[in-house]
Amino acid sequence: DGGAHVPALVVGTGYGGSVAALRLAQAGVDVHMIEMGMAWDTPGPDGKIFANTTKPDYRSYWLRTRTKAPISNFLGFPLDKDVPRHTGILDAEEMGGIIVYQGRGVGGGSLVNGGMAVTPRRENFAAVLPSVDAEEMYRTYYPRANAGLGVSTVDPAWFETAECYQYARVGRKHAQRSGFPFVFVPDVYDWDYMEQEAAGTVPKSALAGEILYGNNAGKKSLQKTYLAQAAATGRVTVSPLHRVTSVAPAPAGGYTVAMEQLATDGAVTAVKSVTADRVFFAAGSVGTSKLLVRLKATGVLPGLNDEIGKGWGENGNVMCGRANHMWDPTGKLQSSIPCSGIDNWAAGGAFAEIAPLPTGIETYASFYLSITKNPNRAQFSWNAATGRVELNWQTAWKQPSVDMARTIFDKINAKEGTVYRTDLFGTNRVWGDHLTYHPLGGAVLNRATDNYGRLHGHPGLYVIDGALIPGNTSVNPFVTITALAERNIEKIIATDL
Ligand code: FAE
Repeated sequence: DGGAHVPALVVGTGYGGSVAALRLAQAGVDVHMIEMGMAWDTPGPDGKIFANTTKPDYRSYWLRTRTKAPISNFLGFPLDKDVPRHTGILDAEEMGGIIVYQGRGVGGGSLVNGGMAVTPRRENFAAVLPSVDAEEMYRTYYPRANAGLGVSTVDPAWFETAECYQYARVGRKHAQRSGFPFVFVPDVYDWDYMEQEAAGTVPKSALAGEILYGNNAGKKSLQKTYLAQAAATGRVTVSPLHRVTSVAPAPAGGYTVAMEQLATDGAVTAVKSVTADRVFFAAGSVGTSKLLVRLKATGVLPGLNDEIGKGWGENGNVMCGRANHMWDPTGKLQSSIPCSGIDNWAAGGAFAEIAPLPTGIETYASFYLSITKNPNRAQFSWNAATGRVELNWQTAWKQPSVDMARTIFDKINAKEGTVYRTDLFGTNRVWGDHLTYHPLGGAVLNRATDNYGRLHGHPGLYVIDGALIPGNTSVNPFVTITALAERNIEKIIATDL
């Protein structure tokens, strides 16, 4: 506060930020992490830290007065409801033509995500990160990331009989009957814990439908992996409920980082600043892009180049549901943690995760989140009149994603004699094409930064999160974000410190 000085400051506590903090601390550097969301370490009145997906409350949304659930309707009924405005865990950020879902709190997206921890197929890597040596990534950094995150796969024998994966076995049957490859998908959930949930010997989390608003047990979020290790070094401090607003060159060298302290109703209760020798932008694709675009446009960081704000993609996310016949029930007990998918990337440009619909009742529905090879990219820009950063993504740009997802589901529907659900995203709407869970890009590696995330024009400033990845990872992104951060921080520690 006012005059304080830190060697390294990290903006955000998601995957990129957690990797940076741990590795810097292990190299002997003191690190201060600034996080706009809450610490998520204190139980609420119900004794639990996180709210259940089926009962959103004040903990569930970032400063909204009404929920904005990704699946907004069911059988003709709208599901959203009023909630008190609070610095809750899930941000449904409306950016023009798309709603970008993001985690808010110490742990970033790891607090709210499905934990699906997927390494891209090696033959697809050159399209994901063209300037990065694939050999090095697959030999060193993907294995390091998978180990650090605690990634493993469901026991295939248990999968065959588990009641909670009936929906995934139905998904497999339909995929295979239409000739599509079915794959198990690794996750950071503790599978032993899930087996104990099924046996009734521990408190239920995945089997109680917990996911979107946090998991109270079982999921190895960053709080339990990288951030726990970082805290154990004794060199890392974290300031939750602090939002970075500016990073400016300091007269005596280094950078002045300005921030606002927030109350849980979103009110600003204090304005503070520190100086840092090095600043790591890890506020997520949208958070980092918004900061950098504004700081460049307002002349605070004039050395940033014209690639800032460009190359943003939504990983081709599109959702859909199918209505099964009565002889294909998907189960009233569904694990909220997906464990499998349909890989039609090479032939159709789509990788579909077989997702749960944990409503607690039999729905006869199959639900999917597809990741597709959507080529469209958007750009962030500064609107001086409104004082806001805008994104020019248009809803119609999802059409390639819908077409690619249809290469899988039109065929399955034809084979099974089934139809799409039209009740999940409104009335008479098949496609969930209004959202993404996987924002990527905006400060792309080797364009806005050098090939290791060093921002051009301002030595000591780095990008180390999903903003580096040019819009698509061909699978769920956080393992790639983590592995790239491992690669870059190793180089930065070796050469810059
Ligand atoms: P991220 O984890 O978003 O962390 C950024 C942090 O910075 C956040 O905690 C912000 O609150 C904080 N922040 C932002 N702005 C500021 C500021 N100005 N000052 C201070 N702090 C700030 O970034 N990915 C998978 O691989 N598998 C999945 O199963 C999966 N499921 C998902 C499900 C949902 C519902 C969602 C929303 C995402 C899912 N993802 C999944 C995506 C994944 O969580 C996401 O790619 C990563 O979290 C991005 O990591 P970053 O480090 O880039």
